[in-house]
Amino acid sequence: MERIIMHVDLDAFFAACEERENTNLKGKPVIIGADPKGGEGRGVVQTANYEARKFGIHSAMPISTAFRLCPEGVYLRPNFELYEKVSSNVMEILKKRADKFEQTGIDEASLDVSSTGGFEKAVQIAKELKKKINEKERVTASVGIAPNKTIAKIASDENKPDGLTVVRPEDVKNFINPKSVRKIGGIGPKTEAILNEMGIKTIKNLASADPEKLKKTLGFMGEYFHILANGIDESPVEEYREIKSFNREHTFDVDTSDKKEIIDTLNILSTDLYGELKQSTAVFKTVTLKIRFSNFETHTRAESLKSHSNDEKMIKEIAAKLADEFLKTSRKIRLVGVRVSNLEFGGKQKRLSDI
Ligand code: TTP
Ligand code: MG
Repeated sequence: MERIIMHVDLDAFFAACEERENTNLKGKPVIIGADPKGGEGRGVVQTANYEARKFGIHSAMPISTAFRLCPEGVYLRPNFELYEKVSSNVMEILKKRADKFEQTGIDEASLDVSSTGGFEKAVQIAKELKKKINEKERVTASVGIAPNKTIAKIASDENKPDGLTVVRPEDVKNFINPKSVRKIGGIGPKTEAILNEMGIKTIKNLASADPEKLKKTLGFMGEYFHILANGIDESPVEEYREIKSFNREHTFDVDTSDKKEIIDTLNILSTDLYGELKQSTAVFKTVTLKIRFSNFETHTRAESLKSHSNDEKMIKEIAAKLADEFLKTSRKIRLVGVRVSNLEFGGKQKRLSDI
């Protein structure tokens, strides 16, 4: 049977959720991220709606730059609880129409829809799903349909927002060849720079590069990227992908060595993290602290418990303990972060006991 994969990615997701909650935002540039504080704010943009993107604002841009580009924009702090709720409702809609379903991010998923028997049918399903998501959850989705996961994801990004792009097997090469290597999942800015050094810019360049050379420079991933660039990706849609960690970070408005301010911030991050953990019925074993000094020197320290825990106090205690060695130095700190990992999900256990 011919493989047909659908990739769904919601448009300007965090901003779209805010717009659906507050119709006053319609038509205005909306930016989700750190507080811009009249242009003095630190931290970054998490996302911006398409109106805001017209000003050149994008994810990961310093919030101060965004404010300079568009001071009249609506700047909002993220409301993760809302985004997680909308996300899980959308995922429920998608799951029902897939032979196999894999959530690949808070606002994206891969669906194996091969059993529909053809690309025409798959397009029909995509249209229905887009309509349903829009009617029920009042956000828009962009969809890519292709013979494999890599191409489907690239296709979903092709006609955003509210896009639907179909790449049939015979069109794969023409579709991907002229695109930047960055379009391939796993190729970030560092790998891109290495490839550019080798004179490889487009997917076509990568597809015709010497795989041995790629392997020498990038290891086994080099070989893998070469295969993907040739339009080949046999990786299946995996029904269950474990969420590996939960993470929160904060950039201080002004670099600080004030122990109380740092510990208070770690406590707030831990409480926030605990909320997400509880909602997803997860328990953790490892707590990791991240500290970034003024000069961007960054350190992480981790501690693992003997058994799983869902204790909020434990996250706070371990984070504070791990921070101690950095606080002693009295050096100015720019950013702190807390991560919990080594997770187990209550849902999984519940299902077992149900049997
Ligand atoms: P994306 O799907 O990458 O972006 P998006 O949905 O905002 O916009 P697009 O229409 O281009 O798909 O990410 C989904 C959400 O993840 C996004 O709404 C906010 C969050 N996010 C961050 O917090 N930081 C980031 O750097 C990125 C890229 C996303
Ligand atoms: Mg998106």
